[in-house]
Amino acid sequence: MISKTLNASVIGLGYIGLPTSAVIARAGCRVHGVDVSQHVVNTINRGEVHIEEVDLDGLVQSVVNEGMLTASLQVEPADVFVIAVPTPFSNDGKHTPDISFVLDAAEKVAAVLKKGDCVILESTSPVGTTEKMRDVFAQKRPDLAMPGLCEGTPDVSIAYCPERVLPGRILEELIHNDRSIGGITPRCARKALTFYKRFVRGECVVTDARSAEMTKLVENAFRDVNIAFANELSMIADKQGLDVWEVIRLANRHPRVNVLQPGPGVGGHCIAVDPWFIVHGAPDKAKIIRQARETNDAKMHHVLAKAKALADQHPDAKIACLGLAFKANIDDFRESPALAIAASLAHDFGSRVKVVEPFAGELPKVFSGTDASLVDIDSALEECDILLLLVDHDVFKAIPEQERSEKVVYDTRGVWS
Ligand code: SAJ
Repeated sequence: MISKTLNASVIGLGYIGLPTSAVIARAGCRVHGVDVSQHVVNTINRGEVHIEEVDLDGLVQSVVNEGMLTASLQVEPADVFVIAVPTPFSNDGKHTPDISFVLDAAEKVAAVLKKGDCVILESTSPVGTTEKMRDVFAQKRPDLAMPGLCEGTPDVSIAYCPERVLPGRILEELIHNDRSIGGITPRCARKALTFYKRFVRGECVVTDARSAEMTKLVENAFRDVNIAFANELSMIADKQGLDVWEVIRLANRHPRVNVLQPGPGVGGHCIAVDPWFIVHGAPDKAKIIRQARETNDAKMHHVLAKAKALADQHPDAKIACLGLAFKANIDDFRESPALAIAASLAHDFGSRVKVVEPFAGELPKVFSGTDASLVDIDSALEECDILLLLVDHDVFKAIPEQERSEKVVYDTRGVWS
């Protein structure tokens, strides 16, 4: 028997949706990607990419050329729908999760949903979001029996399956990481599992939707809490005149201790955001998780205050801010503490500030109105007497000791110590 080609629709073609679309298409599914941006749609239909990710350009070009990936602004009928839209905070200043993009996507999917389809939510979401998505389908499509709301076999399957890929390694991790697959019912989970088995080589572990939602948040909160521990240590070490890197190196020789690395704070759109979804769900219980967020944010202010003090102590010195990205060797500046610190210095010290960021073609908008400039690493080393290392890009790690020894150095990542 010749099996029919599976049609998948991926809604949201960003950092997760586009690589996922390309990987599914390579596995032999015909993928229709949907995005609200005409620019994104046009770029993908030309076989090009709008985001930087290792090997993504070649893969997108080949699946588009083979006709396995197309993009448009409209959701079209499919067998499997994967929703990968943003879940930001709302504008209330209280870190309240905004799931409106998920619910909007659900409304659009509802219009084309048919018996036998499977809908999978991948966006990082507060606990209960998959059920809310199901409720949108139930409201818009009373003709279809929904899982958890009907007696007997439902007409569609609905599941939550978070991604856990690391920027810079997305294509590899999409395939090789284990995945949690949470169905609204066990039958929904099995249906989603069959889909992921087409391209995932890691183990796919089946659970319920609410547990899978919480699992994703727990993973990132765990990392945030551990980074907060390291950042708190670094502030204590500053106060006590200790070298935190040396202390961590020694402590990590204990067989059951693994302290993470302090830095200028925590950035990116995952670890700096997701723990708040847990706090919002149980504010009176999520004490360590909230404190970790506050500690990591406080670390950024600690670094900024120290950097400003150095600039004041050396009034004639130019300051090289090395790095703007939220972490090493990527071009992603979302929620980046390095960006916030460099921009604040630029507003205070103007033309004394020279920014080096190999992943930026120009200074981001937050620098407008300042006289700071973007320079290459050689000019910064020639012109600047203060080196503020904010991101551990390989190009900065490679600066030899003799080129830094005459400078005032503040290394927030511990790469030169
Ligand atoms: N950081 C430190 N010290 C460390 C490790 C990280 O200061 O020891 C900082 C980084 O510089 C960066 C931030 O933390 O500013 C986050 O970087 P990261 O590499 O820890 O994580 P992300 O945000 O790139 O990706 C995370 C990953 N989650 C976990 O490792 C638990 C990834 O697997 C998730 O898929 C991703 O969030 C996501 O999309 O949720």
